[in-house]
Amino acid sequence: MTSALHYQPHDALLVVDMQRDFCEGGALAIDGGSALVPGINAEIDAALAAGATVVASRDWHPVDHVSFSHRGGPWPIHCVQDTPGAAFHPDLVLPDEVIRVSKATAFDADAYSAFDGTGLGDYLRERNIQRVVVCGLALDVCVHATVLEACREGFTTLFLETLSAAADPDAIPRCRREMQNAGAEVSE
Ligand code: VGL
Ligand code: ZN
Repeated sequence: MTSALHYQPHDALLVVDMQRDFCEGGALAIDGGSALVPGINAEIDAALAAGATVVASRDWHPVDHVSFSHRGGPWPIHCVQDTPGAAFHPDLVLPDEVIRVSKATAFDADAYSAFDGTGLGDYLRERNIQRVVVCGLALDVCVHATVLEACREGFTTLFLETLSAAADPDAIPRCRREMQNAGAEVSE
């Protein structure tokens, strides 16, 4: 697989939550999750080769996180820190220069966007990043939130829909519309 994009040094590729628990066999499995891996690996390759920044976020919850259903939250137990389900997908190739970002690590709050509580916006600005390219899981949850926040943070934002999969596929048209309304470009 090859990337169709021409990355520049002022670009950042954000790979959102490509973790075992969000892929087939995981605790919060999303249909089509694993199938994204070869294409995302190709994007990571192309971005690094062009001198762009690559960021991989992970959902990284404490045991008893507030988003889990036994605490009244909307989700089954998933992506608990240091458990196998929280690991990046085993076939995802993350060279050393990829920046790892952990999110939703506080007990009492969920954080869907890779920018939320991580300092990622300031980090990207320090590196003079102008455009962010977003893909990964889940399209309708953390990818959606990350794209909207990238727009709010003032980055030119491109969403790679073919390299993303939704927990609820019925939500895709709404998510796409909201991203476009926020100023993002959607690449299908
Ligand atoms: C996510 C549900 C719960 C995601 C995280 O990464 O999209 N979804 N926590
Ligand atoms: Zn979560």
